[in-house]
Amino acid sequence: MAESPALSPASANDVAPPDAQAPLAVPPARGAWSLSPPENASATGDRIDALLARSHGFDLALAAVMLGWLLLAVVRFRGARKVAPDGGTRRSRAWVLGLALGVFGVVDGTLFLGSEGYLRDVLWNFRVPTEDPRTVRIEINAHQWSWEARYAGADGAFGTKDDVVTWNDLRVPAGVPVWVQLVSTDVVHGFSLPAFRVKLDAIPGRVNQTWFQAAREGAWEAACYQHCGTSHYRMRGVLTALSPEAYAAWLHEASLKAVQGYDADDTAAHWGWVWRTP
Ligand SMILES: [Cu+2]
Repeated sequence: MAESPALSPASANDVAPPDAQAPLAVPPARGAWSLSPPENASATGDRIDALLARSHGFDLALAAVMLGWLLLAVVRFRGARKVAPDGGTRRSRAWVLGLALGVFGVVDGTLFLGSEGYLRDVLWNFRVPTEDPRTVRIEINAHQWSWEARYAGADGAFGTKDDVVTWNDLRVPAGVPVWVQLVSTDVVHGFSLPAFRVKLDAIPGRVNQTWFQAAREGAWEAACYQHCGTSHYRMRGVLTALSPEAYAAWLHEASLKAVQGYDADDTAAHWGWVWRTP
């Protein structure tokens, strides 16, 4: 990474209006004309990419077989005499049925067996990294049209004076699991970290959770993937992965500032929940 981000963000605990628009510091890696997924910055994102590549390869092979079959039939029977369909013979019907069942078994069987391990391991695996003591916990509150994030300060507990709150500015240490719990204050939003292959619905009245791990230091986009109102397009933030030391220094400083700026009467600032463990 060329330059390391400043350690004292102006945004920490500065109360910004919910629709505050932070300038997006992440330049797009490539234009819109690309079929490849965005850069992978996640420690496990390659598994999603591999699954996508495999599915696409499978789809391509399937399309090639079907188109080839079609082409062959057109060429082979181009000059054939027109006949009225008669439903075929017993033998031909058995052939068609057998072929259909065979194709179904091979195609769907391969898909099922090929993805079963993946489904169990990744898609149906809602385990969060509770056992790792380094795990960073972040509560995220979606607004029309901003991301508000809350970090437990030095005391490790949410809902206390030293909580650090940022707007459209997520900071995490690289190489460490990050456990996110997510809600929304108004409508359904979609929390998305494209470079981390993370997508999670933010739903009012419900805490959803996910986790990811940054493979290296850097800055990437945090976006809303669900149309959530007129300014949906502005709902963007930056996720910055710092070295664990820089992250700890930032959190320490921001936490001290939070204690100084704490206002017991500012009820809007006191959202958050007791961290939910599974
Ligand atoms: Cu949104």
